[in-house]
Amino acid sequence: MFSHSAFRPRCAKWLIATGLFLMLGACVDKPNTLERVKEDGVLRVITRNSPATYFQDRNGETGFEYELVKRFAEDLGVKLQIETADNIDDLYDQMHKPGGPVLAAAGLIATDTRKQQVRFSHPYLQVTPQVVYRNGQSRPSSANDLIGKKIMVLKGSSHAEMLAALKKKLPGIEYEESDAVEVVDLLRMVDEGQIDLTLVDSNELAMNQVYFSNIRVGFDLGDGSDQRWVVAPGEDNSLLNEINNFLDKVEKNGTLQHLKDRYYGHVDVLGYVGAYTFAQHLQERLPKYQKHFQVSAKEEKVDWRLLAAIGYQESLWQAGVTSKTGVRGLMMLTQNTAQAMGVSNRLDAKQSIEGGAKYFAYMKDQLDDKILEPDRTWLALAAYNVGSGHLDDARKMAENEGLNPNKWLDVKKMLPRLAEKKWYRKTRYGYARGGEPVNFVANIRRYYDILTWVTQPQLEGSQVADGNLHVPGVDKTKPTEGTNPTL
Ligand code: BLG
Repeated sequence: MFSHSAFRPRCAKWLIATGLFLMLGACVDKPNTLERVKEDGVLRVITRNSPATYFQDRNGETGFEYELVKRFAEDLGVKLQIETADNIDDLYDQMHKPGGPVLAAAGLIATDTRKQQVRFSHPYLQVTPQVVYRNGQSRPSSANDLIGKKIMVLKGSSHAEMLAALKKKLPGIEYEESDAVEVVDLLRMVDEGQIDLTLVDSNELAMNQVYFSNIRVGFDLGDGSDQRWVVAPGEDNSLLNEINNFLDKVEKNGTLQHLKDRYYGHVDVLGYVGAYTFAQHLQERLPKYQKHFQVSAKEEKVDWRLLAAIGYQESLWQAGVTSKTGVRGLMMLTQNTAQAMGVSNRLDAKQSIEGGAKYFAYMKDQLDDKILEPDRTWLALAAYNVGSGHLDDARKMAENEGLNPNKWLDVKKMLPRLAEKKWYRKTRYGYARGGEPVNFVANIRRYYDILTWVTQPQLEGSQVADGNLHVPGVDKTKPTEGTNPTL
């Protein structure tokens, strides 16, 4: 039998030991969110399937949010697993489920309601909510003009919240929230007159403006807002801190700016007027030549949409044009090039496209084997425009500067020098308007991106699989995997 006094110290020791063990156990058993993600080797991210966030293009998965979050996963040394939500409410629901994705990267805005439910990261993109209307209708210029209009916005969006707040002051405002559409659908509905107005963020409008020739911005509703990532409720701050460090880092080292230029810089390339014009030409001019592009592309083993993009840059898809330097036709062939490619009539669209395709394929073929895709395509385009001799001069210059002559990003820095005497006098082929191929390639890349988006099979299933043009929409009922042709 144990005496009372003998029991107490031993019991105390046992309790302390057990307590320590449990505390230790707690530390070992419950890693923080960041540790858990690293242990699992997977970062589960939820997003929306839209051109501004995540979609499939000719090279596979892409989108501003996707690219940014992919870099974050790489930094963590883990694989990225993307999941898509049907709509914004669904996205937040998924985040609340235990065992759901830990992070949402979907162009989200920290509204008052959402801030009470989840934690937001530092901002990475400034956007402005814009009221969009149809050209020809009276232009809305203030909140009062929303009264009596048929308005639709995304369900659960920051825009729906803005309208709800506005309706308290202006009860005459009526609007519908839909969870069956994406931003592109809302813009198309305005473009086609099915609704009067919608509210979208400036970045989404910038991406889509080019597809809808009738949409216009009425006014900015409120001040700019910031897009942020969201960490699932119930998670500790370890992942959020890591995200914030990452976002600060990419802001400082220029990666973020590079992505913004890549995804949203095209409005600068095209300009708003250029965007409407392109949308119109897409419908009115391209159909006349699409078959020729497709046949020649097959022949030369290149993507027809790239050839079409060259054609647009050269002539805005017009067969009868002549430049002030005497270069002619839809693909703007010089007399020499036309002769070398067997083109007898440069103003004949079919011949011009065949000759241009052949010349482009030839330019690509004769590049150094060390030049890999996609740089090979961009350098071949530059050669198409400025000639392969001048391109070689710029590549040599890049090498002399310690840059990589096989990378377009480096060569394009050198090309404008070909117009400056202090540089071109030391080159083999001398003076060239080296700025021209830089713009040429930037524009073609943009047109190519647009054409890829409007012809992707995922948009409308089999009808588009044969390469017909469609104004974009997002079909959420279809899988997005594996549907894209590669470059
Ligand atoms: C290109 C030729 C190249 C030629 C370069 O000029 O034309 N490409 C084609 O004909 C497809 O072959 O290279 S070279 O043979 O090695 O000399 C340089 O002469 C055409 C360019 C010229 C440009 N567009 C295709 O991109 C053009 O028309 N520039 C004039 C613009 S403007 O009217 O003065 O504004």
